[in-house]
Amino acid sequence: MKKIRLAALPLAGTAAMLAGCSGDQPRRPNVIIIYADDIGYGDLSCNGTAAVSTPNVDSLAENGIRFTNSHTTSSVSTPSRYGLLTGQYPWRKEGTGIATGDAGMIIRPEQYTIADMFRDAGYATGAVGKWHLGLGDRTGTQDWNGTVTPALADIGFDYSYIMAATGDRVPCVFIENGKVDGLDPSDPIYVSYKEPFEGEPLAKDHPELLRIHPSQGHDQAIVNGIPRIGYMKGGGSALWRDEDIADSITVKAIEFISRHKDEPFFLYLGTNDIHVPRVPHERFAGRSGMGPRGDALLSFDETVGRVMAVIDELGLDDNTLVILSSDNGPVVDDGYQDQAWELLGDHRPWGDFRGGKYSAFEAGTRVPMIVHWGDMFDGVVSDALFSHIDIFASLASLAGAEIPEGAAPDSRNALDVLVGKDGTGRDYVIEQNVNSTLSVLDSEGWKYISPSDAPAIEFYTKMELGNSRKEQLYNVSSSKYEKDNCIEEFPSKAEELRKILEKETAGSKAL
Ligand code: NG6
Ligand code: CA
Repeated sequence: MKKIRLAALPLAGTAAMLAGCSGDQPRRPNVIIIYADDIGYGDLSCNGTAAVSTPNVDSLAENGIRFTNSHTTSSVSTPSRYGLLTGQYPWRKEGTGIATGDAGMIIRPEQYTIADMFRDAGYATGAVGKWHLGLGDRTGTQDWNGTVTPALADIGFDYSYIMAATGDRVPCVFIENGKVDGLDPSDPIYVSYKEPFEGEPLAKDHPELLRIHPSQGHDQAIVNGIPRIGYMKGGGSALWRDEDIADSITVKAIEFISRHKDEPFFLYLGTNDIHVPRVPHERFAGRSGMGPRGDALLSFDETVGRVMAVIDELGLDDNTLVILSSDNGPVVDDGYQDQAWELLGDHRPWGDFRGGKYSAFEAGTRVPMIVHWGDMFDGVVSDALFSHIDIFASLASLAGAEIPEGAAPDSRNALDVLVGKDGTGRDYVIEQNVNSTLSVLDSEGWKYISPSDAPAIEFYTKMELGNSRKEQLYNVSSSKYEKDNCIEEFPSKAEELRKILEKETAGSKAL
């Protein structure tokens, strides 16, 4: 693979392409965000520490820009996705923690989203796959047998085909444009996160009905022999088959792309891979040698390959910007006994970084990211410091859209970083862990983690959360692995970063 560090990137093609966006060309580029679930920096073979091969992702990187220093706003899904889609840091808004499957819509219709931006700019907009940002007006009040409203159409998405939350949370159905897909009215569906439904066996009482067993939690409803979080009943014909989730998402994504091939489109494609429960299609079973977690990575890779093949077949490659990334870092055991630790071998999902999903340490939010746009980039590696909070304003710039006053308040235009013209990026990024411990990482690799009383380790995931009652300072340029707290040695650096956090969080409601 030809690899060029960013300084050597030829810019002429980029400049010409971008000039085209502002008028010379009739069409603005399509945009697809492929947002993986829980895929860590080191899970993809292009990043060097994977014992599994992800050839389709690697090929995207070989003809794209591979980022080494790109961050989500948060180390869990709901807040991370909230930041991406609204351009507002999730820690500014209450109620952005990990959502239940019956949570009310966290992004309210009056809030301006990245989808609103694209819609206003004349794009067709779609969301396919994992949602996890709530639906309907209030928690627990959705009409799953009618139309769930408000829903994604009210926040900018013309089309949606989504899982309400995650694979391990009820309801285990797809929702298309606000309606449960495939529902038979004679077998209505009921969902609760408060009380079990009479007559429905629970996982905690009926281990003999399970084909996968929990390692933690996940002991409520049983759907397809898999224990879940939350209770549900009915909706038999609409229930997903876990093995088919990736195919359903891929097919609906491809259909959306095909339907809109003649107009600019924006597709937010959230994969279920590789979140738990990891039940990839039978064709992947045993193929990675790493058990279901590794097999799910192969399934993810195939989704990427299928989407890119369709882009190519439809002749859209030169006019489609693809951003591939993940919502948070990796976790090995996330609550099911799926042999993920036992079969991990040499594979290092977190790359050379410390921590993972849930963590304040780097692997929590430093995620893989690849940008691909036809043949514009050629195996470029960018070390630019980038935050997903800036995707909103950057893509607005790409689409030639104005962001209304007050919308996407934390998002800055970093299009030059995304298209490889700027190899430096932000002065700093802010990272949030599962306990809302905030960190700041600057462009020289200095990282300050604010003090927290929350636990240092979560016992069942074995995940280091990065919390400490003491303030922590590391330099992740000199050692990627945050090992020796050097705050005593560099008090003025700590002071500088602490001040940044104080300034950013001043007046913030949620903290
Ligand atoms: C945790 C779940 C975990 C996963 C996570 C959310 C248990 C024991 N653990 O509470 O399995 O669902 O929430 O993951 O229930 S995320 O990627 O959607 O943020
Ligand atoms: Ca996730």
